[in-house]
Amino acid sequence: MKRVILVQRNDPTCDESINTRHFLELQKLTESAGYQVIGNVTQTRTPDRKHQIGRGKVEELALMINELDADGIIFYNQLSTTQIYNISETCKCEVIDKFQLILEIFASRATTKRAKIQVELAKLRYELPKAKAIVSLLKKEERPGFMGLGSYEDSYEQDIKSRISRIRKELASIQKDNESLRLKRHKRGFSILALAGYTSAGKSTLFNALVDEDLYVDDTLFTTLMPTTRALDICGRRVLLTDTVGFIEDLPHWMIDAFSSTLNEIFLADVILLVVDASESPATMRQKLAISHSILWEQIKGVPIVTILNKVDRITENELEERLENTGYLAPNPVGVCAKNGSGFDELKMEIYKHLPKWERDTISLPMSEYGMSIVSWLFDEGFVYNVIYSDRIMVDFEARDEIMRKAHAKAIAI
Ligand SMILES: Nc1nc2c(ncn2[C@@H]2O[C@H](COP(=O)(O)OP(=O)(O)O)[C@@H](O)[C@H]2O)c(=O)[nH]1
Ligand SMILES: [Mg+2]
Repeated sequence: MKRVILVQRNDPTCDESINTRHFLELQKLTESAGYQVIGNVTQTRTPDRKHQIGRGKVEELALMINELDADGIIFYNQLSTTQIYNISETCKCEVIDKFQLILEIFASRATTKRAKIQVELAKLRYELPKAKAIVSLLKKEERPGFMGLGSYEDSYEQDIKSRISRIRKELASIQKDNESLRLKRHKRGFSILALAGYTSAGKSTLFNALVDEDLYVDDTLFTTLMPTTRALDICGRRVLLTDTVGFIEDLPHWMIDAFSSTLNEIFLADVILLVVDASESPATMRQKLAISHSILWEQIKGVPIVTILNKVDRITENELEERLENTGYLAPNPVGVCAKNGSGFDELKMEIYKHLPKWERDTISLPMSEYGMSIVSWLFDEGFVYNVIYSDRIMVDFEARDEIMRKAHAKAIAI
């Protein structure tokens, strides 16, 4: 694992609590990218054109890198090519900013072809404005080899541009893989739940706590496919729960597509569990809820949301009431929980259960014919078949979503 030091330049006009929140978010992102944070540096000042933070601070940083034997530096603030160049010259180690870090995380979480290509596109868009600057820097300083460029060429920028246009074409030709993925899971009788919400809301803590309580026996089936998905039992119903990276504050517009495609799991869900940190101020909570909804809204088309107000151990009952009143319609189906000690879990499961798509179990009788057999195989695809008896007729005991159940009866009657 890479050992890194986090650096954040705070704006003098910015609120202290916001700075702290941003720093915590950076820390969480760093950890979820698989780095180990071994130190941090913050400075409050206006940005320095050459180094982002002050020159003296960069020298301190260089000493710290040496002392702690760090492998790299991650900046909260977006860095220009010149800044990356200057800082890495002084500190003699790899320097990246928050956006590069996020791109790394997206890349590691992209599960579908579409998502992978979207992430690749975002990377190229991030590199494009830097390409020109790098080439001119290298020429001026006569220092080839910077940022992994073996030798510099003017064609570098051109190369990125042509890769971008190639990827755009490829994207247009890829069909949406969403539906088929959703179907595959439904086939096995699972409903899909996805955790959404901002970094640090407590999604992973809740994920682990729920999984520990009610791990479904046949779990291995899915965990090998998706490390962040587990099967569990909610009031007797089989569900697949997926943890996600979640929303990240202040994402630049060129990252939104890549970001959305890594949220595939959320958009595929039957029920979305929107986790918010109830211990934050009512204003922050309201703002985060509003943004979460605007991110989800376009894509989910009527998928129910259960709002989970997490960390209730850190506030009083009155404060919880007050926050609920303040958020109103932004928090549909609210449930207060503490992911750390499991309080509120029973109520949460009941609430989830209420919104799961209905599954029914029934037996239908089909003629012993090719047509009858085709309906059986369709039921294997769409539902969960318990038993099939072949005699004069075919008797199928199965379970399926109510929509499939209706179709099955209609098909049986039509024969
Ligand atoms: N006090 C308290 N802390 C919590 C609770 N749930 C999560 N946390 C803490 O909040 C931080 C972020 O949690 P995490 O699950 O990693 O958030 P994620 O980014 O949404 O996955 C961690 O330090 C958790 O220990 C809770 O119910 N109560
Ligand atoms: Mg997490």
